[in-house]
Amino acid sequence: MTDNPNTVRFPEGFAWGTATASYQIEGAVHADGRLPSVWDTFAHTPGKTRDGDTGDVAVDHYHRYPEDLGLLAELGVTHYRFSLAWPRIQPEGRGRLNPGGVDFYSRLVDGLLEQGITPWVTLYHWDLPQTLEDAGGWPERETAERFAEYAALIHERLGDRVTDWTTLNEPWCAAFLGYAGGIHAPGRTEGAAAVRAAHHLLLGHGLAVKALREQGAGSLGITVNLYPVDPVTDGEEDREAARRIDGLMNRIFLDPLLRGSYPADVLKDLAQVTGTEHVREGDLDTISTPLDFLGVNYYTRHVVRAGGQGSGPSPWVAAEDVEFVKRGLPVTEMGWEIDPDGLYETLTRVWNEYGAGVPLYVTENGAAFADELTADGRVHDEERRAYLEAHFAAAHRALAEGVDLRGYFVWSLMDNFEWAHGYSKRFGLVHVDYATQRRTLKDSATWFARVTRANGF
Ligand code: IFM
Repeated sequence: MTDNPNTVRFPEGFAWGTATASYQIEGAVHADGRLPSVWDTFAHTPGKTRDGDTGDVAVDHYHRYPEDLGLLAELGVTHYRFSLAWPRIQPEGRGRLNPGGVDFYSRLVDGLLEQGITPWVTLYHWDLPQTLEDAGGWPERETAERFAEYAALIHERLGDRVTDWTTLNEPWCAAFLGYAGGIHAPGRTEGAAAVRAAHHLLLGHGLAVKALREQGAGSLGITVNLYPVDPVTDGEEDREAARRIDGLMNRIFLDPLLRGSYPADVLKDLAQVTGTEHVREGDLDTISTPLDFLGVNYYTRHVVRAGGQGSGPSPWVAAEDVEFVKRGLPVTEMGWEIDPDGLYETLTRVWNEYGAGVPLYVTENGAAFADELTADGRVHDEERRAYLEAHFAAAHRALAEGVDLRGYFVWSLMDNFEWAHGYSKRFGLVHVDYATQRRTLKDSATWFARVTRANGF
């Protein structure tokens, strides 16, 4: 893989891509029959997002996608990861599909294929149709069933051209930020509901995988966001805090998906808020239906200590007292410590502890920085370039140690709506002037375009 010690080369056929999500980029929230998602409702609720920002317009990708396809071509990517807006395709989350929504994604897929770019579809990146939330949302089992139905219907329409399908993006965020922390849509703060939501998200994933397999789908997987979790000291209490957070963040998803069971210690921790009545016989077999790949999103590491105060709603159900500690490393605009070794550790951990031959993809990694468009008309984002280089090198180290890593998607193609942070955090390789919607390749994009073409750096 590496012929010269100063160069890093990835295996032939390695997938290089960028990633986006529907509500973060599309805008056009009323176009062609789309109905509100939980994110429309949440963002329009005063006080929920920074400066009251919403995805109403976002970066207007719905109308500007031909220009955005041009950006992808400039970047030289082999793959493009994007999500389908369920409320565009099936506006009320049930019943027949909406032709306007299906047509949009059909045109997008055709445009990608014309350019030789492989479409990598995520079926759910958090924009639940509001009608399904009104009926109880992910804490209700029926939502999992509706999700599988939607997945099968849209696969019937796009499956002739799309082979790579990811069911969910980051179920941890959908369940725990959305139903316990209240920081994400739908903004509920009910620990027990969050635990049920996590199970029904996993169940929806498993039911969708089964349904798509029956239709002869190509390659099927899921994306989880994983973090190494370290105790701040070697003391027993801090190690116990790290065990609890690792359980709630990583193992609560990895174990059911790849081992067909929930970790016993996590169930014991959660017993103080909920039992397991919502887990029916057969669910774990469905959830652990074999995958073709596992998508890993990586941003930083968690370092924790026991004995915090734990005030207000928290996504850390039954671990509200655990305190998150900063080590003084450089941080991104999100306040996340930059820790490329954590990516290496995450990939090798999943491979060694759960591997069982399931190929891995980094489906998201990237950073927000305070980018500025300078007088020369460029964005000199050396910090982002260095961040990416260090993380690509960490992924390459994992590869060199035998991890079957097949591809890497940078978050994100372009600046966009960063959820509760609104437009204040810029993650893009491409800068977007939100007033004019003008797109400008940042310096990191120019560098990334060389990486994709050389398959290394
Ligand atoms: O913007 C998000 C994305 O939607 C999911 N993963 C993390 C990104 C950065 O916060």
